[in-house]
Amino acid sequence: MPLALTSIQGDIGFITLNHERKKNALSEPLVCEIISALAAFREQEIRVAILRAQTGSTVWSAGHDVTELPDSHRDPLEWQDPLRLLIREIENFPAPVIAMIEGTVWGGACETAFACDLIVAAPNATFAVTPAKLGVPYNVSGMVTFLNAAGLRIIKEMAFTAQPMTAEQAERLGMINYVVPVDELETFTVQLARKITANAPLSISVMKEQLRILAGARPMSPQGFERIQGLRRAVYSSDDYQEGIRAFKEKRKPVYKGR
Ligand code: KFV
Repeated sequence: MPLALTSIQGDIGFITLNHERKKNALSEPLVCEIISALAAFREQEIRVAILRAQTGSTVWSAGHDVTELPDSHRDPLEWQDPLRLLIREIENFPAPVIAMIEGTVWGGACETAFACDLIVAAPNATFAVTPAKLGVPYNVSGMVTFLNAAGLRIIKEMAFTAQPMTAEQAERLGMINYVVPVDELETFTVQLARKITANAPLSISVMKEQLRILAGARPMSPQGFERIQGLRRAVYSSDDYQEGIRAFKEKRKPVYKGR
């Protein structure tokens, strides 16, 4: 069974996450299917892609597949990590990608939603930035995705507490575009997509690319980058990182010691 289903309505393409048993955790096979779907949409000159879960989902996506994270001593979010590939594919897709969200959104899935160009959510949607729950040192470009989604203080609260934020609160803070009743979610999202497809695709595509480059333009010295990488390395080589991953697999609460 495909882990991601695709369908097309005119020039709007849908990608539906379809791994309910694993709560749409972003495993390498699922990410590969999403990336293939986006590649096919490029060929078909799709003008808006909508990334969604199945109707009625309580979890939009549980985030990175934790069982695929390295146990220790390796960067869990290195350049070729499936989550990193997915984020870049969404950002580089030449037309807008709308995240249509029903249910809870966790960790890497939260970054995936924020990497989308627009977000429309049902009232039951929540958003959680979870690295600190698992002891993961998030990567630099991933932090930029979060930083571009909301004010610094809000992102700090989300990252430090790892607590889910409601759709209503996320809308109030400008992190998502709309909250709409669940039974209107699809119609509303398609109407929004149609407003985009009525306009000039080349103009939209170049504005998306400009905004990607501008939003990612963060001055950082080589020394600053190396410092961050060194700090991250100490975290993914720590006992706490191993404990976080182990505790998830053993379905228990982690006990962190700060080393
Ligand atoms: N990775 C791998 N497997 C996962 C998973 C994940 N992120 N989330 C859920 N699963 C598996 C889970 O182990 C179980 O497998 C099945 O999906 C159903 O989950 O073989 P099993 O035991 O059947 P349940 O039973 O936990 O479902 P439910 O009780 O409905 O709870 C749903 C939910 C989403 C609240 C719970 O599964 C959960 O807390 N999942 C983890 C959410 C999370 O912390 N995600 C962050 C992942 S780390 C990440 O994205 C990054 C990069 N980061 O830095 O934080």
